[in-house]
Amino acid sequence: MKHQLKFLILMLLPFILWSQNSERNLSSENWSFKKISESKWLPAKVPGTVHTDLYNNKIIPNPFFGNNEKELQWIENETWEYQTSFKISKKELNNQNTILQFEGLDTYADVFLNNRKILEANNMFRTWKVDAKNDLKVGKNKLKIIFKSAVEIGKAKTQKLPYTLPEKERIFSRKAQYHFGWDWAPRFVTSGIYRPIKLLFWNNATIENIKYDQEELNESIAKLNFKVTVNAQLDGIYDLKINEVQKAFELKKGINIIDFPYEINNPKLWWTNGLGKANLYPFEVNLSKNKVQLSLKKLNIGLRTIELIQEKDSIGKSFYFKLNGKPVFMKGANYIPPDSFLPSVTTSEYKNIVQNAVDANMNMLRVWGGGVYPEDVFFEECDKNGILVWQDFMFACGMYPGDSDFLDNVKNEIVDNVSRLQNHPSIALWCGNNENDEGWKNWGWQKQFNYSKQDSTQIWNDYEKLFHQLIPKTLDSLLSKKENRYWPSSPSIGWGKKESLTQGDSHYWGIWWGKEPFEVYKKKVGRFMSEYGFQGMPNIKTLEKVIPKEDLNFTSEAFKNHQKHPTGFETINEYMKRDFPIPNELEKYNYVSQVLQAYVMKTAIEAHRLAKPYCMGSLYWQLNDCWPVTSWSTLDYYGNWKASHFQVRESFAPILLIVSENNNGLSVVGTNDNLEPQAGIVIAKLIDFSGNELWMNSKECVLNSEKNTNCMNILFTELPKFAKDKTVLQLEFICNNKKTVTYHYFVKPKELQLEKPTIEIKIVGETLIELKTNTLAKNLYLQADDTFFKENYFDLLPGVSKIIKTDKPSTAIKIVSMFDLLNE
Ligand code: BMA
Repeated sequence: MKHQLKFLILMLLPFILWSQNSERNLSSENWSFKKISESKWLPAKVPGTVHTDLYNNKIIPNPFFGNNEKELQWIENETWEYQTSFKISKKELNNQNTILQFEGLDTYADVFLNNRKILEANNMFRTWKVDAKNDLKVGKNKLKIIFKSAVEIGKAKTQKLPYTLPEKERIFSRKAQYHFGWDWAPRFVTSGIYRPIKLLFWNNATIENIKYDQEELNESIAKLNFKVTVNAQLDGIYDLKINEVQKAFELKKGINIIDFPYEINNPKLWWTNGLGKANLYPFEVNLSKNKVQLSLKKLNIGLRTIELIQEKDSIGKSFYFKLNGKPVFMKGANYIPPDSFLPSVTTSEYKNIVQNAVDANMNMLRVWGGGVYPEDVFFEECDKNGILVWQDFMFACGMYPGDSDFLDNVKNEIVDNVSRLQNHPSIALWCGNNENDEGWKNWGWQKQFNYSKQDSTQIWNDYEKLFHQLIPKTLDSLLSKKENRYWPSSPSIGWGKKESLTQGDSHYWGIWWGKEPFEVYKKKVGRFMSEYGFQGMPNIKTLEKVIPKEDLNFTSEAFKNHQKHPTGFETINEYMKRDFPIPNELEKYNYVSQVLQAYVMKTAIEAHRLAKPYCMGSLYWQLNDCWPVTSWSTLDYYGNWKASHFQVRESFAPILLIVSENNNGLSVVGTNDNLEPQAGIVIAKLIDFSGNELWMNSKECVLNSEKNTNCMNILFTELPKFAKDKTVLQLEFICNNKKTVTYHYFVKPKELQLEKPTIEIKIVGETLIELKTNTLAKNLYLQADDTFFKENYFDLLPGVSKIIKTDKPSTAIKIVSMFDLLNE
């Protein structure tokens, strides 16, 4: 008996001594950095970037300020060193396994642990794991990372090819492509430890990865199969518990993949914003042995099916998503990294960006391929809020190499990122790249770079290897058939080609790049509009933060630097001239540029929704900014809503009345994105700008959900005589006591005969104001220091009292409306 007890204790000893796995984040250690050729070490922040560290040490001025970008280009050519020393305890070293995990090294990083090189990293998007057990010692340990210049390495690689690939050195590095500058981004080819470095300690066994397949899903049951990858130190019997279900498994030393079925009765489905709740089921996956917990992982699962439907039809081929068997019109925007220096973005900033998408009635965001695979928090917020994600792989607007080193590197990048992200219910689509295919076929690179036939064949073969073979094959190995939705390139066909409007997804840039009148949006509607857009200036305060007062004019270098499109202001001006007055004063110009952008967005979104179900998606370019700049974004760098974001919220509302004018009159079409038809009443009123009702009509109308409903036709002959420049048609749809209001004007904004409005503002609650006017106040803009008005840039008619919520009490409210511009 005594012997038996001894034996048992001996057997259990490893599990008593080394129990649960643990981790330690090395970000909290003291880090320092320097240029390699210098001797003085300076304090550094981890995660961080070279640029922000230089700035924090007052070596460089604020990179976003004035024209500083130009002066800071030297940084990209240098080699930078980071180091820290950290203590390891005896207990830590006693762990059976110690892994050093680098979650984001930007980009060419040689890592030394206690002076021995343990890693040569060359891909910002990968997670690097190094077995560090034998290199660590009790007491002080030194970790040093040398970052070589991505620009220098890229340039050296350009020399090795017999031809020049668009876009020069940028495409050789697996590094965020927007760091090299974009038509909305400054060029800051930074480097550094941009995501945490962790020490992972584990004993006996650890859960390395969890995936699940949704094998069956209906109203009564969800059948899941978890695939849990466990790395075991020794052969033996282990217990795996998923929520309340526990099972024993015999594991072999090394990697084991455990199948674990799990059922949920009467499952609640995951729905997108606007269609229902984004129900999530929390799961805890627990690995233990002899009742000692070894490893624990948590995940939230959303039960849903997503299908990308591409079926031939009389016009071309459909392109739409079905969620839980229902076709869903996708409304949203393209998302770019929210900062040039990614570690500066806080968790709450990520949350706000997603919340702003939710608030604007979106249900999809496209993560554009020139940035990074976003942080976990971004996807967690999309999961919680019912926002689907169209996830590009990180390739944009260029042609990429096809050598085996490059392809291997990309393969590992895909494995790392798909493994990290695949369990998020929000993931709708994996897309190979942004505009590489379109660029190759339509942007004249062959001529520009003078390619021989042989060069062209080689470059295109390399494209096919990467986007038609390597990536889809890797996805096949990682994803179940049901979750494997891959689309090689967005758009599939360039906007100059007519097929781009009959099949696939489409980027329509005839407006803006092609300078076509924006009414053309009505004709150029594709099956799924994944990009289109128009620039608007950021909030004036945003500009004031980064441009010195004396430079706040269109001619200063500092000002010009905060517009990255080659003909940016010229293009804005040209469009503004067509429809709006052009103010001389900057603040007013800023206001009109925003109203213009909103006006263009309204036209585009309405055209896309009017074409439902031919068109089943409208994702505009672009949601957010990475620095303070004039761009296509509807949220500026500091998260301020431009006029366009208010407009987008209105135009993406689940129910929308769309008015189209023809020679004989007007038609009023109702579009309804709910799952059920909506019965209501349409009330149309012709009102002059002083508030007199000239005509009215009303009609009951049931809005279908799968296709649009023509609710009312108004012939000009039924209307009394009215002055087109002094009258507005107000349309309301009243359904379940909810009112949707739309205004239709008969002439361009610059032709409107506006009177000076007298606007009465009353504070009616701590965060409530009431507004009234005596004559139409067009695009009324409310401004008060740091106050967010939940509605803004709206039209206010006499006779209407509008109550507006603010996020904080506000007193000194400034008001601008279109009248102020027309009568400068
Ligand atoms: C789109 C994007 C970006 C670009 C934008 C505006 O096509 O893919 O490359 O910033 O156009 O020009």
